[in-house]
Amino acid sequence: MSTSATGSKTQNGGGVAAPPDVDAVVVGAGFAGLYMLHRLRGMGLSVRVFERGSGVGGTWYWNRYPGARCDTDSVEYSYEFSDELQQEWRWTERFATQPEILRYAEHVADRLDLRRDIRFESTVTEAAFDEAAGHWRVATDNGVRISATYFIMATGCLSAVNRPSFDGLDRFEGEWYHTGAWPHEKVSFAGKRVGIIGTGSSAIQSIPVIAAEARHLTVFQRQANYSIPARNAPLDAAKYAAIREQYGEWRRRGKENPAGCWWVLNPATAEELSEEERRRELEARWQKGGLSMYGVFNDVLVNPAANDVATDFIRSKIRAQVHDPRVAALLSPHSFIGCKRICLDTDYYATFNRPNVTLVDISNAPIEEITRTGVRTGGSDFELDTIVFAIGFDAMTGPLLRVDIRGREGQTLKAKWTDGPRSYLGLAVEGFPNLFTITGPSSPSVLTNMIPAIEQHVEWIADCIAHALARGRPRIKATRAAEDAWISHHDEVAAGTVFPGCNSWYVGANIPGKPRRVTPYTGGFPAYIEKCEEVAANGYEGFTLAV
Ligand code: N01
Repeated sequence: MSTSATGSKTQNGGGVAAPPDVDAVVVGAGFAGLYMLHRLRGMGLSVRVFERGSGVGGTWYWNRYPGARCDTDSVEYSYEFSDELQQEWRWTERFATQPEILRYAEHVADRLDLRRDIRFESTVTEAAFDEAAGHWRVATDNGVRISATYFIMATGCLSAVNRPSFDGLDRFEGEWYHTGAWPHEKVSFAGKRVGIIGTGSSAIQSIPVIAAEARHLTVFQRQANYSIPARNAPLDAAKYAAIREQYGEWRRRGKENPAGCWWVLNPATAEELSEEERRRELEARWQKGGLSMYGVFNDVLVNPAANDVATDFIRSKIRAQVHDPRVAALLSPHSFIGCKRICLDTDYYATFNRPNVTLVDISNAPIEEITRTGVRTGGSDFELDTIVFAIGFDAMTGPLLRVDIRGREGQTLKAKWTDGPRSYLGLAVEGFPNLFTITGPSSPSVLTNMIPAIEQHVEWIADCIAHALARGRPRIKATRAAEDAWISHHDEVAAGTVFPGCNSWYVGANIPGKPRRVTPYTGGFPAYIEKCEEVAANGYEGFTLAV
């Protein structure tokens, strides 16, 4: 097989090396992989995509737990690269359900005829850069061996589940599930005593749904989270039509928002507002629902005093919803808001007023073990028929490090990242030529609306490859100096925010032994886009090109 357009000129020990099998291997067929395939194909390159699941959709293929929805408004959560695509697709609700988002991914795959280059149920296990040939040699768990000039990880940020490692789980006689790897069939909770471990976004969405069906639901909470009402509703047809007419303008505005979203960032700091004005601003965003609380004051994520104003307000809202003051107190976080992902809910707090729901505080008494019949914590046994692990992900680095990636001189990515990830712009890693990571560590990624973040990366990577190919020098390497400078800027910006101050998955605190560092770029999407554009305009500053 020799279809590549990129590799025929490489030298190997004096001879001419065989061209690679394809120009690019892309790992993952979620929104990143789908668009990367489409874009590279459009450049005339041959591409092979490998996908672990049996269908497209990535995150939205796996996360089928009860109540799963996106927390970005559906009208914003779609590709903008094709006006045809954004005009023909119709969302039905303010926040789309997982099945609807999956249908959208499938629609895109069909519409752009992407499936013929995707190999499903194929997990990439190894990828090594062959220095002499200038190719990546990639292996999958089902025996495929393939070489490619470019190796692109489109594996997402939240695709490596945090596997439950509780003692005794193998002895549990009931059923158990992980929210991030949910079965395709409906799971019935009717008549069951269900326990859910975790109170992050996945749990906060599923708890009200499970509670409505189960005989009893016990919620095991380690840290409480701030949750804002989603205020989900069917989309208003007239408003939606008006948005579609002005899609370009809305998308442009999104690029000016620190999170790549359409909510409005308050230009004022908390201190610049009177108490009455602050209260009005907080109340308006609470009533509107969604994630606009991130922009309630200009300094809410960088100034602890401003943050306190917002958290006092939200705690008062929790107290107003939860009848039992002891339970309300347990559900009230005391951390900064935003340093852990803000959650959106439909009736989350009110669910704790139901007689069939119990909250168990495990902040000082970790789960000791899973017994044959349930969960043991704090010396008490909780009898359960079903356990739901809503314990999240080995975020951002997990999906990259579970592939054995070896760069120059056999260096592994795992070894390079022993003390935490190092990357140039979250796009490329020094020592790993022709490897690109879409929404990788030290890019804004999970702090933004993911689809615009993905599109920006895919387009930047495609342009970078086109630049290298046009010069007949396909080998692209990030320099050590550029990587060091980016990481030191990244760390400096993060140090001025609330992010280091919480035990969140943003800093890796949820995974025992994971090096602690703020992983996404906290400087905002506009500043990041500007930096990427500047790098490209300066001839891909910080990269070297070679034959
Ligand atoms: O995972 P999480 P998630 N013993 O890591 C607890 C996105 N998302 O799947 O906080 C006991 O947030 C853990 O406790 P603690 C979104 O970006 C989006 O809910 O670490 N408890 C925490 O309560 C989100 O942030 C959407 O102390 C343990 C929970 O499990 C991200 O995905 C929907 C434990 C994990 O919460 C991840 O969300 C869903 C242990 N050993 C997800 N280990 C939407 O778009 C962990 N926990 C709406």
